[in-house]
Amino acid sequence: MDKKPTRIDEAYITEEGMTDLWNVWYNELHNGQSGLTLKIDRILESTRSEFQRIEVIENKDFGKLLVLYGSLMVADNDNNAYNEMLAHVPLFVHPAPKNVLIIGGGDCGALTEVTRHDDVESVTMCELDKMVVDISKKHFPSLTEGLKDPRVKVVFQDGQDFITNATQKYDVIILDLSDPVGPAADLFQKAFHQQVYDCLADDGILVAQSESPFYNQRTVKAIYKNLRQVFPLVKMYTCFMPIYPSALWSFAFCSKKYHPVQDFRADKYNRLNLDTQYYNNEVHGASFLLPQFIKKTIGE
Ligand code: SPD
Repeated sequence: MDKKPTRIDEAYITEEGMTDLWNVWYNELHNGQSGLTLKIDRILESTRSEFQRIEVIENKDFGKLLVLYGSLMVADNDNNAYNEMLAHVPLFVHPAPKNVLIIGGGDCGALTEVTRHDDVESVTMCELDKMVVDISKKHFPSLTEGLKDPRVKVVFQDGQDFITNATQKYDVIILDLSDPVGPAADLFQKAFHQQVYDCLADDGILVAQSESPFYNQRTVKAIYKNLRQVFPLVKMYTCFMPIYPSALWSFAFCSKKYHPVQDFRADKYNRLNLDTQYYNNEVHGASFLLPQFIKKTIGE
């Protein structure tokens, strides 16, 4: 074979009948001008659900990677930072996080981190796309471990419909959303943030993924403007996630009462002694320290 394939549609079948993916690459462009490139060793799933395209690919550095609508969500070797920071930051601040709600989060990584907290009595995950959960169970068993926990309830429903019809209040709500395009777009709007606020207990905490402060500045600015009109306290924190645009990812900590750093519960942190890969008590505080360009973006 003289000519090696350079695109996935040029991959060819070898004499042994194997698809030769010697030179097939996953490219994800951010704003159409720059992005991330990964060599694909294997394509394990390539399908379409009622809501989106779903792919699972494999790469030597990252292991298996889940791709939704052409955007990387999680990888075997790059998920801890995001999931641990989404779950542990609010759960080591709220003094009694009995009832937790996760909107989105179909790979179940954040859910699994939440189940490591023994003071959580119930965790409800509302995910739109059942196929994302099914594919995650098949390919990411360590992320979906939490599904076995008897405190967990999974609902397959649109997040907005769920919140609109919710009859109970939650202590902590986590918005583990994909990007503000397609099915999740409305869940980044002020109207939804207000509904989430109303669904939180009087001392409740919302944590929401809030995109890349480098690539998505307009979106980030709008998210924080909306959230500040709804919550009395809104703070950004960040983590390092190499598979996400710019590898610098942000989260919004929105609270009715507790401060994310001053109210950190060192006693519970020491008692649980979690075996984590990214989160620790020092990272908890340090993640709220922001570079100047981000402060300018969100008006701090
Ligand atoms: N562009 C990727 C943004 C992904 C943010 N959320 C991921 C959800 C994974 N549970």
